[in-house]
Amino acid sequence: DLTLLKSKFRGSMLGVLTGDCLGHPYEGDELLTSGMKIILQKYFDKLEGPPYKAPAMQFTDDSVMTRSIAQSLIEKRQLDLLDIAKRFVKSYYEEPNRGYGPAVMTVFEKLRANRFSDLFTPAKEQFNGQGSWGNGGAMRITPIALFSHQNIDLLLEMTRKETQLTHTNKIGVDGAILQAIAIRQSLLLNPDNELDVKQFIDDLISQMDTIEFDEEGLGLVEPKPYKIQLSLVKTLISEGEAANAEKVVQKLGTSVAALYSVPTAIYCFLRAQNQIEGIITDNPFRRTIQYAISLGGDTDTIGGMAGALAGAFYGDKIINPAILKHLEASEEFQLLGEKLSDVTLSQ
Ligand code: R7I
Ligand code: MG
Ligand code: MG
Ligand code: MG
Repeated sequence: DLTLLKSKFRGSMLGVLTGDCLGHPYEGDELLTSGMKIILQKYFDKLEGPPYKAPAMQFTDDSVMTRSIAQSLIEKRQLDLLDIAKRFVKSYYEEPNRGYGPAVMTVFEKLRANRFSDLFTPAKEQFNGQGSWGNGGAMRITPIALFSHQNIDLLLEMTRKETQLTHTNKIGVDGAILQAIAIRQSLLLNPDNELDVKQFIDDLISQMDTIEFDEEGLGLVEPKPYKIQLSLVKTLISEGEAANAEKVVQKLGTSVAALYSVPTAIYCFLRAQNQIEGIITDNPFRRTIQYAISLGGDTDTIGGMAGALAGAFYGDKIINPAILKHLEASEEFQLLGEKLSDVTLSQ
């Protein structure tokens, strides 16, 4: 169904933007207190209510970099790393105060200094050569997951290469891969059928089992950290409402580390398939993002990644247009989703 698929492309792009814009005022906060959760509930109610004039909610680096990748794929119709790197650097220097990760800015400075003659060394040099394990690769991967969803090998290859422009630590790369695979799975499911949550997690676990392999071939038993986190996701989901927010944050984390934010975002999306105490809405897209924000920590990024999954599953019709009206660049992101679907489907 082409109409549905196109709606899912737009929904996923808008999901990143919505989670980012609504989440970033809370970025760095602790798990929200019950009082703050009530304020958050009222704030979402107000956004969905009758139109009112207010400054647009601003997006951050998550959306800026997502936009760069989408624009590049639309224009080049393939992965063009030089073009993406140039767009990252250009938009960083145009608007350096969009909340970028503190270390990744060094990569942009070095790319500009070497005039893009060496695309990968700056990222490799991060953190004394071990590379960043931040969630910056995962937060921006949506357009690549959408573009390559028909071919999982292409998805893995594109995700690896593009992430390594800024993040070369295996944890950083595998986090982007996990998010990309989860977006693909959401995209391929029919939202008219109840989501088989257990199957969704099992599919991710079996993918990560092969991805988190013993790279050096030393025969070491690798810890497979994402597989471990995903099994925690599965346990928490099976506990239903008994898994309270404190426990979720304690087990899964809400930090800028990819390992402690990508599985969290997946959990938020899956948990929001059902009602959640204190979040009063019939809309599972809103529920996903509101729940992600309520956990505190890296709220713009976890909200955006969870939003990307919800949007890829339900399509953009699920998103209340009144919310979109309050977001900076929602029309632009809708159009990027639309154009990206055209390019992808004409391949
Ligand atoms: O990953 P990155 O792009 O940051 C994304 C986050 C999101 O929350 C955005 O919304 C934005 O706010 O930033 O940027 P990096 O600077 O590469 O990584 C983020 C942070 O993770 C770093 O600044 C470090 O604090 C931490 N970090 C590490 N710390 C020690 N050793 C990442 N890798 C390492 C490491 O190897
Ligand atoms: Mg951000
Ligand atoms: Mg930040
Ligand atoms: Mg963030």
